[in-house]
Parts: sequence; C-alpha cells; structure tokens
Amino acid sequence: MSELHVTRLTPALGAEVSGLSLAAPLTESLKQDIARLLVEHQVLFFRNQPITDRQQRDFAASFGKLHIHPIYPQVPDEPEIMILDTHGDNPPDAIHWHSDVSCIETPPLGAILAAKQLPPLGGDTVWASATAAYDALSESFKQLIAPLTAVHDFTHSFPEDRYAITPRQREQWDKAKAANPPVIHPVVRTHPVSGKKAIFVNEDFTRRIVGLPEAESRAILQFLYQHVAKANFTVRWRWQPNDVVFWDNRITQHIAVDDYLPHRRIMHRATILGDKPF
Ligand SMILES: O=C(O)CCC(=O)C(=O)O
Ligand SMILES: [Fe+2]
Repeated sequence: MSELHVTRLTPALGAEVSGLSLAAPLTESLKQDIARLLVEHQVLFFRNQPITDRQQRDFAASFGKLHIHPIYPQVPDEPEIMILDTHGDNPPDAIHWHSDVSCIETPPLGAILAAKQLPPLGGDTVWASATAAYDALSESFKQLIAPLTAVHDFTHSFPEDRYAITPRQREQWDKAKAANPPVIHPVVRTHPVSGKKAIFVNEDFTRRIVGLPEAESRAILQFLYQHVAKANFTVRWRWQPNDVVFWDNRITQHIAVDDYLPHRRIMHRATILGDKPF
C-alpha cells in the first residue's frame, strides 16, 4: 500500500486517502487496498478526483453489482449513477440519519458519492460509525437488542404523499412499492469481513421492531437513533468540488446537512449491492 497516503479523521471513523486516481482502471492490488481501508476506516474521503459518471460507475462496479434506484433521477445512459440535485425548489430529503436502501433483502455494502456542484457554504455530510455506537452500549442493553429484528420499508422513507404526486410519479412509485415489499433485518448486524457488530436500524427505513408492542418498539428505536447520532461517533465532511467519498453502508449511517438553501448542490451516487444482513 506504499503509494497511498492515509490520514485518519476522527477516533470513531473516516480517513482521507490520497496518492491514487479514481479515474484510472483499478488494479487488483489497489482494489484490495481500498477494500481493506474501507473495512478499517468505514468511510474513505478522496480529494481532487474529477471523475466522469462512467468512471464513477466503473470504480463502483469493481466492488460489486450496482443498485439502480427506483425513485431518484439517473444520469442519462448511466442508470447506475443517481443524481441528487437540490436547491430552493427541490429541497433535499436525505435529512434523517440513515443507511442507504436498507429496505431491500441485500442492502448496499457501500456507496460512492461525487461532488459535482456545491453551495458557497454549508451542505456538509456527516457519517456515524454504527459499530462505535454499538460498542458504547451497556452489556445489558446489548443483550436486550441482540435477538431483535426490525421491519425496513421503502414507503417509510419514500412516502406516497411526497413521491407519488404527478401521474408519472404515481406510476413510478407504485412500481417501486411493488418491487420493494417490506423486509426484516436484525437490529444488530455483523460486518461480514471484520466481524464487528453494528446497530442496523435507521430513521429513514425502519418501521418497527418485530414482536414488540408499538410503544416499546418506538422507545428502543428512538433511543438507538439518537445514540448513533452522538457526536463522538461521527465525522463531518466539508465538501470541495471533485471530492469523492466511499462509505461502508453496512455499519455506518449518514445525514446530509440541509443548511445551504436556496443555493444549489449536485451530487452523483453509485450504490454497490451487498449481502443479506446477519
Ligand atoms: O447529499 C449528501 O451529502 C448525501 C446524500 C445521501 O444520503 C446519499 O447520497 O446517500
Ligand atoms: Fe444516503
């Protein structure tokens, strides 16, 4: 890994990585280095990486099969690249802590986000380590949540009253809903490579804990959501143009800070499918 320069950002997670070009085809050894760094640091930050959509897609595809988002707009001819173009008339909706697309059987192992246009100030993204958050729980609470599973539901994050307004949206939303029925995942998942345990419920997609009365489910979920978001478990990234960020979506959560409106902010994301959580 000699040519790579790695700077850890916070005790909980995150490292800035330089000494490579994400635009070039990945060698097998570089791919393995990046995969290893991702497991170690959970979120990798790359500055000055002016990549095309095709290059972003190819980089992402070397780590797994790509997800095509059922709702968000896509780059023409590159359906695997999702566009987040937010401004005064289209405020962002990634404003709850979440892991991406946890509502499917094999939620993404990671996602790669490239900054295309940034507001003059603001629009940072914050990631939290759900392994650090899990580790900080008491043994009693760990035991309480160990056997629990939770329902993750596409319509919880993409509600009908926001995403099915025009006839075209309605058609797309109905299709997306039919293709994405609710799924059940463990509340605590194990990272398939590191073996670390992580809290795997999130405000966007998790509807309820299976088998608990509604009030108990809500109380545990609310506690876990605010616990994961504690500043100690986070890293906050101030974007510059051509930054690219690669996060491990299995054991982190993130939130996009929506403090820049009415300015415009454009990000492109590639999303890599993962395994069934266990
Ligand atoms: O816009 C951002 O900074 C992040 C948005 C988001 O949640 C995502 O790309 O998955
Ligand atoms: Fe996200």
